[in-house]
Amino acid sequence: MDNKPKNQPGQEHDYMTTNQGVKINHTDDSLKIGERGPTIMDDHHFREKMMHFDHERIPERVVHARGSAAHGYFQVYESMAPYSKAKFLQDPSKKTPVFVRFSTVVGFKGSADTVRDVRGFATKFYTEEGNYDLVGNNMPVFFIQDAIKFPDLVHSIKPEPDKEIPQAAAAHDSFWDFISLMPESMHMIMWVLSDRGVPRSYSKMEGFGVHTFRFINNEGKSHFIKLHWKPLTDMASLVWDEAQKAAGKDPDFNRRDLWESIEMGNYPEFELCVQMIPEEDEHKFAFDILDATKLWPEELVPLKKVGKMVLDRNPEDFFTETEQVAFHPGHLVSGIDLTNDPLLQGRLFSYLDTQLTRLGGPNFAELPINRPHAKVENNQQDGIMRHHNNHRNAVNYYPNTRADGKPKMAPEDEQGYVHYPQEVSGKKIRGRSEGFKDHYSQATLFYRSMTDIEKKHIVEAAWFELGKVKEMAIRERVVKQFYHIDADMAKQVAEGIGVKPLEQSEVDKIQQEVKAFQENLWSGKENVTDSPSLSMEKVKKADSIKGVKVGILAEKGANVSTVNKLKDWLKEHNADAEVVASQFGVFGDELKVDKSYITTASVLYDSIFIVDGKESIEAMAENGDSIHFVNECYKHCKPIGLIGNASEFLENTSIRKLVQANGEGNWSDKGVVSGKEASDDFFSDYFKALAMQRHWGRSSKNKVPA
Ligand code: HDE
Repeated sequence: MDNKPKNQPGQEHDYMTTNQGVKINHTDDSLKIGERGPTIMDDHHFREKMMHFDHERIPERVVHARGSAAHGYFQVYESMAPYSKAKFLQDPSKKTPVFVRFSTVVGFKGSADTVRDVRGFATKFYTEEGNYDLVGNNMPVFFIQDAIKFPDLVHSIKPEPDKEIPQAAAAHDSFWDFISLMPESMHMIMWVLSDRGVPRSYSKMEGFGVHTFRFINNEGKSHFIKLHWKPLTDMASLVWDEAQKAAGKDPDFNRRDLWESIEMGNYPEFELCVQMIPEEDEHKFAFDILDATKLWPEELVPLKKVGKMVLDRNPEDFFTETEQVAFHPGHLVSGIDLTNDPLLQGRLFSYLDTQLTRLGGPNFAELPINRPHAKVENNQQDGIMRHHNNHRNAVNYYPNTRADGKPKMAPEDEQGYVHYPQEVSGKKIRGRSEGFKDHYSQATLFYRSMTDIEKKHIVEAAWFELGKVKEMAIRERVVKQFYHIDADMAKQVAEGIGVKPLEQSEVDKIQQEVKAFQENLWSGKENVTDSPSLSMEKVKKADSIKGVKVGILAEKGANVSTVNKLKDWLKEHNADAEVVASQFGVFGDELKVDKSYITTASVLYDSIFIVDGKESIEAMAENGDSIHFVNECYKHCKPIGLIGNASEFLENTSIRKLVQANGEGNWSDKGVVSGKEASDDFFSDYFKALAMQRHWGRSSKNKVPA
């Protein structure tokens, strides 16, 4: 990929200037009295340059500080008029510009990408009738039910305040102490411990609006809705050992992947889908639709495809776009409205409030990235960094006659925003409805809907997280919570972290209590006990290798035509490769080495491919790095491609016996694909292995070091 920076506006000019536009003649020495004398105040260029530098940083976001973003567009498949009057949801020929920021939640701005965490997925739609923000996450539920607990949640998960440890990690006493006392978090905890917590790529994860919102149509009819983004490729995640190593080998792993795929023309694509429940069915289901710790199983409330989003342009400037963008769940357009979800209600305050500190005042909507494409007209004025001039001379109030009553109020049928006239009554209390007290049904649903390997990953993630907790009482309390979800899982977790599993009589008592509570609460309501759509493995189509990155191992004497064929083939399928060798330049002009072993790692690739060639294979056999690459790739259950005598190289690794050939080029492990040459047959098998992503059959083979 050509890495030369694009010519930005400003770089077209020949001369550097001060911020006042005065051409600069010299910027390498400050103005002094004599060559060895003091710098003097006259040096206005120095003072301006230094003043600006001194104030380059702004406060990072209190959560979601680390993010990466892209521009693109959104288009509906068909008019959504029966459900919503939002203009950007009407016309399939219309492209609405979007800006999407993906993020981790817990880490500071400079933290690593591949930590176990929730990912933010925030979309700003610049619609013709104003900005609409869908500020979502890659998990459909949340830790808490009421926004008033958010500061406690975030304090518990962020680094402990005395030592500021650990960075970007939930694996510490404070977080699990809090969680052990917050049963409402159990469903979300299952998601965080699952493979969803370590996405391979921002373009290979789902996004969710989480809360229940409303669609309102032209007749004023309301549907409760949940919004989802589905990637157009399969989802993909990292394995935990790989994620931790990638955090060191390339802390920008997800950010780089997003940037490079867009530069390559491999545009991330997502489908917007909606689940809808008519107003009158609000109480039909075995979950409270205002509770953000609950999802609506797709098997019960099917998804309707709304349209497609394509991210096709990288930002030009990280700060003025990715950093200064300000999202807010209350940025709504006519046709989309709120509900009484108490988590959502609290967010409506927080997102505006936080920008005052972060972006320095109330005029952040005027920053170019936040500016609506629709015309802005009102009587707001002044404030720090005000740019916008309403051009109304003396008239800055409403109602008025001196400006003919303008700007005037828009009637509802001209898309003036009117809140849904929901009837509300009740006593002023601090409390929650009964339905919110079912903390375990959907945690159980999630765990039991996983495949065996996904369940194993959840248990292992809990071993890691709780294994880092020092206080045994906290570990015990979390395990006890887990017994309310699934006794078998709880027992496995307990055994891995030195907690004594509960006696069967205690387990039975817990399970009976949970069951009795749930049955009593939800009797006669619609529910499911299995939801295959929650499992990334079960929904995998394995029909594409878009976005896959292969590490090609080769040394001097390797068959360059194999490399070229492979690269062309990958490109055809929107995938990518890097040639990895012991040294740069070993192939002279014949082939470019992209990475030396010292500058890369197997964890940064989705597959390793070994090129044929006698001399090359012999050199690799002498190189511990090559051997480690293959062992590690195998250990992480990723495909390995071998051409010609490359198979012989396996003799040197720890995996030879594990993939014993039972016939020529026919390994017992379908993820190890070999061919005499880079033929169509080979590529067809390799495609299948890559599209499967992981070959989990290996994960029990623990003998391989890595
Ligand atoms: Fe946020 N959240 N959040 N959040 N959130 C912020 O706003 C907050 C929640 C989400 O890329 C902050 O501008 C409260 C759920 C994303 O710029 C802050 C509560 C969901 C982003 C804030 C929540 C999210 C944020 C920090 C509990 C998924 C990054 C900086 C009631 C639906 C947006 C900022 C970006 C950012 C508050 C819970 C998603 C402090 C009080 C649930 C994707 O305002």
